[in-house]
Amino acid sequence: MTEFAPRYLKDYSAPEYQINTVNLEVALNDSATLVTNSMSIQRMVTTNVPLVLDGEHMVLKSVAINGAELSSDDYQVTDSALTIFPNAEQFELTIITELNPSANTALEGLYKSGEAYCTQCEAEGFRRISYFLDRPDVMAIYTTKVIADKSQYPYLLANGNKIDAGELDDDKHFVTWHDPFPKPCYLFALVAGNFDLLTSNYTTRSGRQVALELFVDKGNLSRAEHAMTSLIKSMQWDEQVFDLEYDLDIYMIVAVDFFNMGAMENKGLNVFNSKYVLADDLSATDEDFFNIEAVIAHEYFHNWTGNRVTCRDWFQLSLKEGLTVFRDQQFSGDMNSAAVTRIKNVRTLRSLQFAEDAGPMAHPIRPEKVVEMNNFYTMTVYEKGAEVIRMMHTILGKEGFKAGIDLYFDRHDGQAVTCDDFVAAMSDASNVDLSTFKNWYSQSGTPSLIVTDSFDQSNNQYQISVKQVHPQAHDKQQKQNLHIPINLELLATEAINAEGSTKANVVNELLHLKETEQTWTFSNIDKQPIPVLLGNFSAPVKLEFDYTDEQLLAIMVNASDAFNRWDAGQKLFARYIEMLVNDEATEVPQQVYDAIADILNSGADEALKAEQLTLPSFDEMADSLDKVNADKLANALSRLKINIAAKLTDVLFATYQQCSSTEFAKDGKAIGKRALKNVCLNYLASAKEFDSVVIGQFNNSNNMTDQLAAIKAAALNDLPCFEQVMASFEQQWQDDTLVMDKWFSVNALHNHPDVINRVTKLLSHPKFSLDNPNRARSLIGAFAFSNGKYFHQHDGQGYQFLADQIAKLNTINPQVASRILTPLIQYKSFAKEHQQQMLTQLQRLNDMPNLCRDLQEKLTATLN
Ligand code: 7MK
Ligand code: ZN
Repeated sequence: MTEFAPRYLKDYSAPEYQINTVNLEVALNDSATLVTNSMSIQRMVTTNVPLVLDGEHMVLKSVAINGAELSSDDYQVTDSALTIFPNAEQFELTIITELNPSANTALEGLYKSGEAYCTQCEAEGFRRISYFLDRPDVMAIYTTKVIADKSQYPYLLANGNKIDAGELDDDKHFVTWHDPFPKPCYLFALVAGNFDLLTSNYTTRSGRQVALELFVDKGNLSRAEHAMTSLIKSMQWDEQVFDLEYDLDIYMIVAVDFFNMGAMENKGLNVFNSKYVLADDLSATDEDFFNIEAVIAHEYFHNWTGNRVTCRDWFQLSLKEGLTVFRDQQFSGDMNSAAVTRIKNVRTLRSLQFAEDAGPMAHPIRPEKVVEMNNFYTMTVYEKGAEVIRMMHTILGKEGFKAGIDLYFDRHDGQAVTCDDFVAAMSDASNVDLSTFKNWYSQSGTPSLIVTDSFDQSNNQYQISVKQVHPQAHDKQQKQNLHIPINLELLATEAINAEGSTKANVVNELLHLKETEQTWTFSNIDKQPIPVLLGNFSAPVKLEFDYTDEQLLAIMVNASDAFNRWDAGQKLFARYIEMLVNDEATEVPQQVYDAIADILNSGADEALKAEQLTLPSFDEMADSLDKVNADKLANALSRLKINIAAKLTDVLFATYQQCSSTEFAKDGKAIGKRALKNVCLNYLASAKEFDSVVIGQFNNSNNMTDQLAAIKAAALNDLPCFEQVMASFEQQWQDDTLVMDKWFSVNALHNHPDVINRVTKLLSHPKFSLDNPNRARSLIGAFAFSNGKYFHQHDGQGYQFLADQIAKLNTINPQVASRILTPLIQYKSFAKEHQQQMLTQLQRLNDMPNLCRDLQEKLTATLN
């Protein structure tokens, strides 16, 4: 078997040739698309060296230098490269290649999504379109002429501004586009199809008129409004918060059904997974609306953080992704509840990124070694990367951070740069030493903070000591100290039980932990305070401090920071779940139930209450437990849920009813009420008597949030109505692709011993296809990622089911195969009885012939 060779950050060297302009002509055809690529190329080194261009999955038709065609003796071509031997410093290279877009199921390069042609080039897809220096530090000006049948493909799109269009023979037509901004080839895009078009316009702060065009499949126009509104909000926000304006005369977004990821920021021509564009009240949930706004913003923000300033090499991916995720998180916080948005971000980080960072694919946010770049679009690079940017924001303060960003754009607009360049701008602009901080870029693993405190009544001094501990990770990396910003609040204890006490904090400070261990002393403290740490989750770390239940209950009520209040509740829940797992707790103390009732009866906003009532997820718990027995964990989670529901039925039902309304509204208040109502429903549905309430909600709902919540409650609690509501939902939505994805997912969540049979049967459902990534993820992904209990069932059938599907996806779509492998590679976190079964499947996959590079990298890391 071929071992694919890794590439290393340390081996970076500047390109020997630059490509200054690219003239593309793409004559579209399902099985034989012809691409003529004329490049003006310049040698950057003094000696004459061969030019090695990347290229794969194409047929080379011809090569010409300065118009003279080369004979095949004058170049070398392999299945991954074309080498030519130019003898001039500057020359024009013309390459013709032939592609087969209709056979492209990997969805990289040029492919067909339904009836439309589209492209995906990040990270290394351009090399499937033409031979090129496919690396982000080669930046060129592109002119693209697209040719296709006129009636089938009335819209022909590419990056930049339209400069020419016309009719051709045989009912064909062409459009030529020019993008004046030099860009790396990963930002190239081309789309051809027949769409419905939603247009709008935007005038930037400095007066530039921008045409906004949103292309969707025929018949979906009524679902495009929210995406357009989100785009306009994003443009306004970036001007207001970052002083960043859009820079072309047109901004296009195309929604396609076949897409490996969420969306792509191609210059002036974003391509989106339709699930992050299309929404209306009946078919999309509140969460869908939130996510669309966030992804539209993310891609728009890339225009500066990614496109105007791009990455020198792919090891620097977090330069654009961490920063852009931070920007979209801030935007979402401003558009919605900041506290709830932050809590959602932290949940994602803890349940997915922490696990990744503890597993065999652990890597720093700036990886040092990559086999397949597509494997590094990770929770670590994105979410932990965003946390690292956020910590700089915390350390430098809002103004210092903004000064750093300004300097970064002053220095690097139009360049391909590194994470070091970013940190240097941040540090230089604010005069803050970030040398210890920079270790966050090179160190993997989630640090722990071990906290101890003491109080000296005689001199009213309080001391707190924090020690940073770094786990020994899979990559055997030497660990260094990090600069960890810790928001600290000291809660005065006398306030704890005081009825109606409001502000109980005595100290609010940002601590900078840089040494292995540091101690801080506070004077004039009357009584032993409770330390409340990591306000707003100021660092992506785990906290170890021996809180009593009473202290956590006090924090839940009195901490000034909403994240801290929520987190204290989560800690309390986690504590009892863990005891249930270890068979230590038979009874959850009454005061915990009282605290939940107090939350429900308090005046806090409903969206926050919904988060406070949501138990830690299976994944979050798995990360904090050692050698998880999945059955015990799933049972502990459901026992706690059942106990809470039984003890608090009345208040849960009262809240459920108060939050129900017949009028549908979409403001923050209404969304919060729906969230809380549906959290209550899921508790209540753990008792079979509530079957009829679930049916009632299903039948009467006038929006997807409530309708989906009803079938989910039926699935998660295995209610008698489950089959009935699922059949009725399917009947109603069978022709709606995005809603059917939800239906497939809920099938996979069924909390029933027969669920593997169910999902196996659904593989032959007429609407199921492994070729569509959304569909594959909705059924297989939902089962493996979100049905912990049965994915990990003891006979290993869950693992086998997943491995069977991955084996098929290995040839169909390596990226999707590799992503859904994640739940299997974390086998070491699970108990012995699971491990062996997981290993059997991992081994089986590893033994497959023709293993794709994506899977091979992960399997090798896991099994070695
Ligand atoms: C988000 C890359 C693209 C994973 C999460 C995204 C991708 C993968 C969107 C694709 C993105 N540049 O904008 O980051
Ligand atoms: Zn991105």
